[in-house]
Amino acid sequence: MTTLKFPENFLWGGAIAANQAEGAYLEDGKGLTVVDLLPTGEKRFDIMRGYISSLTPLPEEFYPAHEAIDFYHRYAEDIALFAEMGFKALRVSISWARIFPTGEDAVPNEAGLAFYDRLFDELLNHNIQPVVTLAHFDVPVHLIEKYGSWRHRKLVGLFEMYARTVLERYRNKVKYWMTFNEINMLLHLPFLGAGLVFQEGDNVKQIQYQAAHHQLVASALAVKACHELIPDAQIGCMLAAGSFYPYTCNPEDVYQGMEKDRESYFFIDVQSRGEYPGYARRFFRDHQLDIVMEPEDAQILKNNTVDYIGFSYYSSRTTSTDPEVIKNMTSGNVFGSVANPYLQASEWGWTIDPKGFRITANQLHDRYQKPLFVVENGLGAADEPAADGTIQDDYRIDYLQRHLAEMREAIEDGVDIIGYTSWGPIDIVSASSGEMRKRYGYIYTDRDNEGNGSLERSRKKSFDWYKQVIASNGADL
Ligand code: BGP
Repeated sequence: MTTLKFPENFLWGGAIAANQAEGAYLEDGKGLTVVDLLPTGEKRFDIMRGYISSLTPLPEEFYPAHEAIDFYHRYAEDIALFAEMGFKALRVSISWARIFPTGEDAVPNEAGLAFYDRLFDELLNHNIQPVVTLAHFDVPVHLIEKYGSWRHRKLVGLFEMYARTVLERYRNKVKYWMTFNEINMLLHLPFLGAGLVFQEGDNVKQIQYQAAHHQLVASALAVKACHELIPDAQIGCMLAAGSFYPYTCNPEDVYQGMEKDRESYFFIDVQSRGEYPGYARRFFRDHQLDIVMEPEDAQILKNNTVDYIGFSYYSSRTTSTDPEVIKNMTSGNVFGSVANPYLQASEWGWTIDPKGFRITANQLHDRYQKPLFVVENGLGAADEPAADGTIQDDYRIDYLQRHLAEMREAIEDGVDIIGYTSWGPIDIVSASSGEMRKRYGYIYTDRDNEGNGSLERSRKKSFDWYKQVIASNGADL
């Protein structure tokens, strides 16, 4: 049995997002974004789904994004820890409202541009490649108030202006870009993903798919700008991936599994192939959706497809047409998955399926025949310090070990995977729950769900484990 290995220049690292790490939510001119309006607790979910009453933070609420883990001021210390682990890449996002506080300012905010200059310089000083997401759940609130966010065509031009500004500014520092984080999340958490707010009586599907069209055109224009401004860079899309399994071999279940996969693949089909697939056009007809497209849109989409497929993988999904089974729907899953009786789940109800990682990677490879980039994977767990104060996160090592082993099998299957940036290499705010308690990191951050703590960083057991994985280029899993 040959020792399976990873490609020589495999991009090992980690991934964070501005809104879940930076804090400093109004510092140096930054404007309010979607996540600055997301409290923790029960109401968070309804707001993320597009039902929000106030577009200004309420004094009586705690908003975890306001300070997050203060990465804005502590990035040098954190990057030194990532460099100690041997990171080759760090995925970060640029907060749109640091660059254009309202989203439509006549000139960009120099203090915001300067922050990301400092951040990228610090990374490059440690030989860590920045991998940059243009939009990671942080639409400027002003664009929601004035235009209703992505439901309005205006956002296409404003996003292109933002993309061109940062691509031009960082063209000598950033060679890996991606456009919209988990673009398919627009269908499940439309306020989080696209700043969409719904009123009683709205045709939600019409608004969502019109907004999706605007994001797809904006994404293609960002691809165009990247290819013009940074010829030696690569720019990708980003999918919340995880194949659907049919609960039984009943063709109804199998067909529904295909439909559910296509619900997500639709976005990537457009971004990677450059046109709307037939099944999407039929979906629009069947649901009487009238998606307004400008005459130039078809060419924009066709001529500006992505260089690679970025995706997150946390778990596979399972679907059933049997009402008896459906009532088992897992609470923590936004994709409408039912529990898989063959698999365990995390404390937050996310199915744990390493084999599903190999299945999903192979299916994406077969479908798109483009390089893949795993830009999120990891286990959210409530780490508790042991008596000696250390975090013995063997459960996280186990999760990651089993997933990396399956990813290595996928590479051996012929799947071209260029890198792996595990989600939350340092504990940051959970997007879905707003909790700090849902920890992913190799590095512990001393902060709790209510914002208490010193913000001090400390190494968990998995820190040295991942350091060795990288040092051995995946040989020592
Ligand atoms: C993905 C997001 C990330 C991150 C991750 C973990 O959906 O792209 O921003 O949040 O999920 O999820 P959570 O933080 O909800 O545990």
